[in-house]
Amino acid sequence: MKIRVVATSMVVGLAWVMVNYKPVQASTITFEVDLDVPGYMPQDELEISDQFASTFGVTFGLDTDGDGFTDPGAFPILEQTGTYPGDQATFVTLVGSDIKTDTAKPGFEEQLGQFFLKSLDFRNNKALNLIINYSDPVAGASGEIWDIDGSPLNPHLHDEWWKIEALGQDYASGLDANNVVDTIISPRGIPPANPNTLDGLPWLWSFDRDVADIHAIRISSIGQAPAGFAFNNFSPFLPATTDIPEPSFVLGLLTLGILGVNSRSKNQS
Ligand SMILES: [Ca+2]
Ligand SMILES: [Ca+2]
Ligand SMILES: [Ca+2]
Repeated sequence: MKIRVVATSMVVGLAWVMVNYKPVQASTITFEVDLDVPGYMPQDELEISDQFASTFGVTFGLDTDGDGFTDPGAFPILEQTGTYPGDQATFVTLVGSDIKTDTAKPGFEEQLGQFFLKSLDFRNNKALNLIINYSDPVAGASGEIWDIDGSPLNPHLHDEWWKIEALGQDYASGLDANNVVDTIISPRGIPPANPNTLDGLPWLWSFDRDVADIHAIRISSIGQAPAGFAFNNFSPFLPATTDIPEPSFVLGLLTLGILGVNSRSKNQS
């Protein structure tokens, strides 16, 4: 009897695993060369709009008039890391006593890669918002904002501080620009000389909701002064929070299930 219960639970468990098993896919927009994203070839100053729509279900835009919604023809752009002729740098990093542009702190170069998303207009337009719209709502997302720091001379002269909002159904349908379902506030930038600074470093934000009610994400500056913006490694949909079983675990369940069924047969004969 006990063996039958065990065997039945194994079969039910296995059925549940098979129904719920989804392979973990590469699901991060790094803004690097990605052969899995058809038609996307990164280059410095390239506008980013719908290049990731077919693969990731997201489009990028800017709100330039402060009404909370994207405006036609307004898009964020790519920035190539490092310094080169004609460079329109986004951020500066103190590496030892050297000041470098668009450069990660030592050890973080690979994480930043060759490209990230920027909007120079964040420097000039306090009403500007970066907006990511989804074709289908998601329950989670994450991304990195780099180089949240402040001026060593006057922290308020270069006051980097960001708000990330997850927006709901009424936002997506255009009914309510303030239909915010979740909010994350970044740390406030502190000078590069401070050991706790995010100078040249990533800061990771992450939404993790119980239901798929995120229809868009809006990022805006809440500091006292305009700030440079560097965005990277965006995961538009996080894997489900319930653990996804490893293939070896599924195999183990199969084996146990077969053993259980065998034992039951023997027990009954
Ligand atoms: Ca707008
Ligand atoms: Ca910096
Ligand atoms: Ca990158």
